[in-house]
Amino acid sequence: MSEVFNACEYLLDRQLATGAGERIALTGPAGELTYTQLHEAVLRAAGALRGLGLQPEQRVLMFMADEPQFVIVYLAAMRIGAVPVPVSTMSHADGLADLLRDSRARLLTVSGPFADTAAAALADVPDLTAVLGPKPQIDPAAPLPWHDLDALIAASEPDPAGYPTTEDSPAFWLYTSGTTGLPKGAMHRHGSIKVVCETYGAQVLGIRPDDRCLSAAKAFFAYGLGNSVLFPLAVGAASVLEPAPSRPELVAQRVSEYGVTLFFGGPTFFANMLRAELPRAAMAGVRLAASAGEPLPAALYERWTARFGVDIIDGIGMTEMLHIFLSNRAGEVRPGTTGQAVPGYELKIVDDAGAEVPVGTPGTLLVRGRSTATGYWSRYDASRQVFQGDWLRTGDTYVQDADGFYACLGRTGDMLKASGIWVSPGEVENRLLAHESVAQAVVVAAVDGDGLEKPVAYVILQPGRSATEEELIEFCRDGLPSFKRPRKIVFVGAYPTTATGKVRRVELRQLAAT
Ligand code: 3SK
Repeated sequence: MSEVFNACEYLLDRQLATGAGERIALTGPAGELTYTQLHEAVLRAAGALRGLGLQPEQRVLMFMADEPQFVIVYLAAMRIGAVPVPVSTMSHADGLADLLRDSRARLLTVSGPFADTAAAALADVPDLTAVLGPKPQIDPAAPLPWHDLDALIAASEPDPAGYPTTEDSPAFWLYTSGTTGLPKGAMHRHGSIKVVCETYGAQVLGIRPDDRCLSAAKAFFAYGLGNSVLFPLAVGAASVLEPAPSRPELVAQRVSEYGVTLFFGGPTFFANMLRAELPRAAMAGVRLAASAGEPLPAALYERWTARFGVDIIDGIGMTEMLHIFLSNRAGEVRPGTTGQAVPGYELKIVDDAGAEVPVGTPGTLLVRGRSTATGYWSRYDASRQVFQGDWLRTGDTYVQDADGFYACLGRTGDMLKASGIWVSPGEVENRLLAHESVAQAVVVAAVDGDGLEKPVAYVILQPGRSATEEELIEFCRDGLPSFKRPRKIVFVGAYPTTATGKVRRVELRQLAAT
């Protein structure tokens, strides 16, 4: 019989046992809770969820903003052996209904701004028994009981009885979207939470009890969940939760208001911070920034660190791995690379036949480590393609240099062939970013009149700057082998993005083909 291990107890009860109960666990505009207060709220919420009939292994879908209630529901559900499923708050009613049906969630928890979308999503979700959150303005599409979450938690007796989960018990799911088809629910174990806290959290971030964390990536996303919930709670640090959408000015305000020391973003957010022309002091007090989601171009790293005087460690994670498994280290950053394997993870780069390639040769990156999801819920074929024995196929093309640093050349499907030679979009994007007028650049393949693939660049200019298409193409011709230069530049104001803020390259490719 395996030993009892519960991720909620791992994250919370240890803080009380070590006398950290009076420390701030959660803070921000939606309220502040000490570890003792958070613990009590979680026990009450556990009682409330049980009282509504939620059983171990049943799902509770969370359509919630970054606020204390998010953390309370997430921890309380795991405590009683149920499975919280945070989902993107950018989902529309149809998408939310798909997730409710796919997960067969019994309960849905909702934050205020999303109540109307939730209400519109309730038709034809037969497994759902109740909704918890503020009442919607519109009539719900089904007559389900709708409970006020805060009132329910306050009225419940604390329920201290945890469910005897083990490290391998199902803990929570996170949906991951591909370019086609329904999102897939990656199923994570209780033990995976401990793994990511003890590897990336402790050994790469070096998170400490006196840290205050703020993540531009929201907690429904695996990256944000680690940054805003798992890593801070595991060491008794404080998490600054911002319910509103992340905007550079707002983030800068929160950084100074709440004394943030660890800041988490992604390349697009870092670029937006530069474009917002925030003062250098905007990041005062931040000891380290982390980036993930997409590779951080070297030119953007240089500009951001020069402007704000804070280092950024770029890393890559996957929803299926729960968090970051390859990352730069503070003080040893190699710009333009994703660094080296996080302790606890092994990496290999393979060719199309699955054979490991030598250093310097590009191929598909595979990873293995103890935080890998157990598979996708109800998706046998998709699981078999991605979870290959104890290796996970990332779908990213990477190359390792002689010093052991890994550089991302793009999603395996994003690489393009120009003049018969593989071109990494990242290399062309990096060159464009070196031009003083370019704020952001995304390069995709477009088929020319002869049916051949050629690079096309979608460029966002720096505010108040100008550049012509010819000038930028010439600039690339000067700094790159000529066949890699974009043949066309399209100036845009913004990019289409996924729910997690990644650029939808597939859409730009379709646009370039028209
Ligand atoms: O996209 C990433 O790099 C990432 C990082 C941490 C956790 C999850 C993801 C997808």
